[in-house]
Amino acid sequence: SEGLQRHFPLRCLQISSFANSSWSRTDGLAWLGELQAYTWRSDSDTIRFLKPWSQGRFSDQQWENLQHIFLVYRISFTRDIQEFVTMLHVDYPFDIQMSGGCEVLPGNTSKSFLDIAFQGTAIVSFQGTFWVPNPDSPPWVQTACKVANQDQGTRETVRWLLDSVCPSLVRGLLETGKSELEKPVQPEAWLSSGPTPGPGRLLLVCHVSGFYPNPVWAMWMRGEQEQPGTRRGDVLPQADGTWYLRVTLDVAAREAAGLSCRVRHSSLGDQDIVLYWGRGQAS
Ligand code: ELG
Repeated sequence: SEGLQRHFPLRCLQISSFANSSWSRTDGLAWLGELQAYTWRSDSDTIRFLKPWSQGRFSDQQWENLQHIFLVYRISFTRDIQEFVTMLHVDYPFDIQMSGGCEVLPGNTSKSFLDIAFQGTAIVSFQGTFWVPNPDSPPWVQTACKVANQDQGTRETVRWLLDSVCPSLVRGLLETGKSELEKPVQPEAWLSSGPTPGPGRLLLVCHVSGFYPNPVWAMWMRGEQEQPGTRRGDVLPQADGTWYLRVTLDVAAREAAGLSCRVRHSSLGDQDIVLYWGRGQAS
């Protein structure tokens, strides 16, 4: 279905650490939407499937070929970077991160991206058929791009991976992984009190755990009134692929009665979870 496809970009991440001229490692991982589907460890020659549907609709032979391309790439990349560093007088140690992938859009179209960061700062992106330095990158990055742009074979391979291989892989994965990608998982919620904010005050904590997919709405309420003092924590990933969130409210202890925490999530339909303060939890 077209509605499904929009929200599931394939994001391939590469993390390379260069300690000195003789030690480096490169690890890879890839996500389809919020679900991790692949890892590729530095010490392994093979990309590992983390889901039963990770192969998508590619044949064993297509995977063999793809894996070979990435194996050659990893060796070449490591060698190229070490050469750049010697040539351009960059200092060890450093990390290079790469983020590339695509999203399939309605109407048989797709959108792709490939960005490179050095020491955590974006420096280069691949645009059209060229490596392009970011406007505020140091001069050595511009030199590195000029050198890289001389390799037409690599530029064509990158374009082909982004425009052809990636979207066709994603189209297959949306079929093979459909049920898991689409299946919402209901959160559990519970209340507790946090460290006391001061004399006569309470920190009310509402925990929301185990939901998929990510967006969730949670608020402290008095009746139908949303409490504007509600503070939302970060949405944290859990090992099983679901998410965790806490929302807190700092109140005068005598005003805590009658407050409730309300949770809305796609898995709940319009049956919001509502938990009332003072019924059950130790305060
Ligand atoms: N090319 C071998 O990061 C991100 C996915 C890229 C996949 C590229 C696959 C192509 C490849 O492996 C390397 O090229 C030779 O062999 C090819 C066939 O296998 C072709 O015949 C090609 O013409 C031939 O030269 C090639 O060595 C490539 O340079 C590997 C690294 C690509 C890369 N470049 C890059 C890195 C570009 C701009 C900036 C940076 C980071 C700069 C940071 C400096 C500290």
